[in-house]
Amino acid sequence: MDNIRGILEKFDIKGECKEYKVFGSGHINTTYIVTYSDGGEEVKYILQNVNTNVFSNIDELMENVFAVTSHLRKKIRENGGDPERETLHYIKTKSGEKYLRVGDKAYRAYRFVDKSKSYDRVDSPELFKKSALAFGRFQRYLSDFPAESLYVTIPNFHNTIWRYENEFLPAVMKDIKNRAKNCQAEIELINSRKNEFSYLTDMIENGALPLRVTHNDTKLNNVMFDEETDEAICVIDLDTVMPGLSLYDFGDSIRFGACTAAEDEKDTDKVKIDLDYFAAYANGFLSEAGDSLTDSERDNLAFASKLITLELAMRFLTDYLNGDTYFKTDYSKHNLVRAKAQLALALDMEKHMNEMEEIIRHY
Ligand code: ADP
Ligand code: GN1
Ligand code: MG
Repeated sequence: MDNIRGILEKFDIKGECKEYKVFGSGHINTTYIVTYSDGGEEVKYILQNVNTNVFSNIDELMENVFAVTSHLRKKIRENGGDPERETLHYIKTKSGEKYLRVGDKAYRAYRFVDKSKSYDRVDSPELFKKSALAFGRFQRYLSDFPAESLYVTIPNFHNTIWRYENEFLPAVMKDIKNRAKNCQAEIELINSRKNEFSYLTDMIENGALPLRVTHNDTKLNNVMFDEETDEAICVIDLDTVMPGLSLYDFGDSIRFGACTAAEDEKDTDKVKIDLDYFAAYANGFLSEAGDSLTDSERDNLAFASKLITLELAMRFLTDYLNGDTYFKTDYSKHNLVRAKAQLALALDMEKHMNEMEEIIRHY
């Protein structure tokens, strides 16, 4: 492991480092919570080892993140919010760089959002709705951000058909770890839905859906809640903010937060869509971002929830077949378990698609 204290010393942080520990449950970066003492006062920071296997150009990624947060700060101020708590504050290195290179690794530091916490699961639709307000507002605040100025940090990130043809099928074909035999049913299920994979990307190409500046990774633990009031205050994990579809942002929140079980639940019988949570999120998201959406966007919110669930099932299964090189895993079949859970959820959404569409129409 790198010398974390030595790395922290390179950043322009006031005071003295008291302690640091690994933090959070993200699948991509390695995150540390760091406590400093500054004139007797305790101040918390986040230090992150950014995954250079997933993000190939960290300079471009950090350019994006600085540009997006400065735009958000302006919007938050204009709307009477508190820019100190409602967006991320990155801290440059003492030599003025946006991040620190250590060999082939990259580290960045930012302020811990004061008096906040994140949830992997919430126990009420009302709380889930609060995350929808935060993501909906995020979408609205970025609606006039110059999309062409953003670097594409991961090409084809939510291009479902591209993922299928260029990643999933080759992984099945090569089967380098000889694991395809363990997941024939899952492979077949994904193949059986392939005609749906280009539905939304075709609509972008023929102009039926607008390309927007979107977050692209809207799971519940990417928004910080106020420790006391439980209001959702700050959208985090901005590495994949890119031109994309508002539909995938909506759908990914549903996939993760409106499910009756964890993303990696082993008992797939427990994995269902919770329509109360779905309704709560739809209500919140549409109340914040609804006016800026087109009819064709609103019409496809329910379908997109299923599509992104299938897409992630495919990404987890691809990683399983490739030998677990992309997502962090806790045990050897973790990606397979995740893929099975996502497929179970997608099938349950298929069953309830009419009800989901009805709920969207209602709001
Ligand atoms: P990953 O890309 O690995 O998901 P994230 O940026 O989402 O990394 O960070 C992982 C976790 O660390 C988050 O889910 C959250 O709990 C915590 N975290 C990240 N940034 C902050 C912050 N500024 N303030 C408080 N907690 C944070
Ligand atoms: C990853 O970084 P994190 O854990 O917030 C992934 C998302 C997946 C998600 C599934 C850059 O998100 O695309 O939907 O895991 N992020 C990246 O939990 O690939
Ligand atoms: Mg995250």
